[in-house]
Amino acid sequence: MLIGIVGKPNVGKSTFFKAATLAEVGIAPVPFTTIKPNEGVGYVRVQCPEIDFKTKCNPRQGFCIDGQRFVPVKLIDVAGLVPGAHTGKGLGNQFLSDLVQADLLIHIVDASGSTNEEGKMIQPGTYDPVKDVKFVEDELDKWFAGMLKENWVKFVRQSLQKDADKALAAQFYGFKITLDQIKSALKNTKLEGKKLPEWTNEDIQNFATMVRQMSKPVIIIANKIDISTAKENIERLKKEFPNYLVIPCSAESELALREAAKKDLIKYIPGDDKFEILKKESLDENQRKALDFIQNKILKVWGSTGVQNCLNQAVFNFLKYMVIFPGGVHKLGDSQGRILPDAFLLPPGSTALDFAAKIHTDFAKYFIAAINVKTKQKIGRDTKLKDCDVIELIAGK
Ligand SMILES: Nc1nc2c(ncn2[C@@H]2O[C@H](COP(=O)(O)OP(=O)(O)OP(=O)(O)O)[C@@H](O)[C@H]2O)c(=O)[nH]1
Ligand SMILES: [Mg+2]
Repeated sequence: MLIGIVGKPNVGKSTFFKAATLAEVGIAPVPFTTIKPNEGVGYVRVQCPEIDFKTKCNPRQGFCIDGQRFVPVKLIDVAGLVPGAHTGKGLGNQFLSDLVQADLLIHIVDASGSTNEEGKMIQPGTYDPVKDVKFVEDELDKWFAGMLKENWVKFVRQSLQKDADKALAAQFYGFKITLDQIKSALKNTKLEGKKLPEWTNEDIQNFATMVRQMSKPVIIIANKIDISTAKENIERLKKEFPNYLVIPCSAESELALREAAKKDLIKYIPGDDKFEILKKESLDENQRKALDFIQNKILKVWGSTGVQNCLNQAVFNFLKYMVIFPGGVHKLGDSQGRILPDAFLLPPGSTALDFAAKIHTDFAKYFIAAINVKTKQKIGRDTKLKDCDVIELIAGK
């Protein structure tokens, strides 16, 4: 699972990335602070089965606080896109190739309207973030079309003997695009019967847009809700884009909370609507004011800072993935005594056999049965798993 973070310069992509990963990355109020991509690990939050089993887990990766388990997902933060990036404006769009493996894109917009088209700081409320949703997607679609247009004549010549769908799938090799998606895209754009040499520029663009939408769906993060002009813009974003998930967010507030929690100044479980001050005497006046602001103006008003909500919504509600824990009916620990040490993210529809294959090819090869550890019921290879299942695998040999 890889989630890409895209958007115009200076909207808070790296701040969001840093808040989610606590990696040391550059953040500054000037466009193009990020040039090379930042890769790191963020987390999705689920209720840990340690609660069902009245035990305490020891995650090998990620962490668990008060029964809330944080399961790793990879994130990548790239440079900012500007209108005309496909013609080389700004840093161009070549760097988008770092996103080919992404399952989903988080598009961060500055909902407060305080960054202009090129990402320069301006008076809050004077730029319309609705425009950003349109141009960024347009640039993404042009990037996909570019993959086809670059060598179109040669590609068509070499593809004459092949099936069009297979040739097109090969052209997007490495983009995490399936042949089924290519077939659906051809159908949806009514190009399935049209021979490749007859495709117009418009056909290529329509097809590329469809493939992009299928393979790199976008959710919108309306960042900078700590600035008062954001509220009205968020209403408009939701109205303009009723089919999109629009998530209000203050990446800066989440970063402040996570950094304070790391220093043990506060207790904060990412995604919560509250935190607890642990060392009041260690906080200076500014820190106290900032925490007060976050509690009253962000958490109380919006329910959370939005960062954790975004990752959870992306992985569970949008991509419909599930977390599966390996375990045993008689033993929840591994050979080193770590309880529920692992958690795996699996795509929707995954079966007991898919889970076995994810753990080890031998488990899938010699699969005999599986047991749902919570219910202690035996399940077959084709049984579909559910989010937060704990599964014991029984394999032969
Ligand atoms: N008020 C407010 N400012 C924020 C928030 N998130 C980020 N910022 C500020 O916005 C500016 C840009 O943040 P970055 O994270 O560097 O933005 P970016 O999108 O990565 O920018 P580029 O790398 O230049 O494309 C910095 O001054 C941040 O402190 C937020 O939630 N609220
Ligand atoms: Mg950046």
